[in-house]
Amino acid sequence: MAEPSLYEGRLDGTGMRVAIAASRFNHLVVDRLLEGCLDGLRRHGVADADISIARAPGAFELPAVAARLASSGRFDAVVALGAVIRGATGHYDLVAGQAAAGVARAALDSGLPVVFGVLTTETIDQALERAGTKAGNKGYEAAVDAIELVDLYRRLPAGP
Ligand code: INI
Repeated sequence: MAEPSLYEGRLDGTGMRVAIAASRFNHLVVDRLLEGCLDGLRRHGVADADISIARAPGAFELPAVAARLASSGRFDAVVALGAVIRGATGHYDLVAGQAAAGVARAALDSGLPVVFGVLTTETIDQALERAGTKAGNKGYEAAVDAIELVDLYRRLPAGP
C-alpha cells in the first residue's frame, strides 16, 4: 500500500529573503513585535542582508504595503506586523477586518506567503502580553510561520 503524500515545511531560513511590513501606530507594541520577528528570522538562519523592513502608518495600510513587497519579486515571504487595540479606536472592527482580509488577499494574489502578525486585542495590556511578555511574541511566531511556509510552498506541487 502506498503511503499518503505529506507536505511539511522545515524551519531552515538559510538563503531566504524576507520583507517585514510593520505599522507605526501603537509603535510601543509593534516595535516589540518587530524585535521578536527579527529574532525569529535570525535564529532560523535568515541573514540580515536578506531582511527588508517597510514602515506603514497603521494596520489599515499594511495590506497595500505587503502587496507591493510581495509583488516586487525580491522576497520569498512577507510578514505584516501591527497592533489594533479596541480601547484605542472607535473603528477597531473596520481596521482589524481590513488588515486581516487585505493581508490574506495579498497572499492569494501574489502566490507568496504573506503572514498575518497583527495583534487584535481589547486592551493595550493584552497586546503587550503578546508582544514579548506573558504570552510570547507574535512577531517571533510570524517569522517562524513565514519560514515554514516558504519551504512548504517549495515542496508543494506547482499549479498550472
Ligand atoms: N491603526 C493601527 O494600526 N492600530 C489601531 O489600533 C488603530 N486605531 O486605533 O485606530 C489604527 N488606526 C489607524 C489606521 O490603521 C490608519 O493608519 C488610518 O486610518 C489612516 O488610513
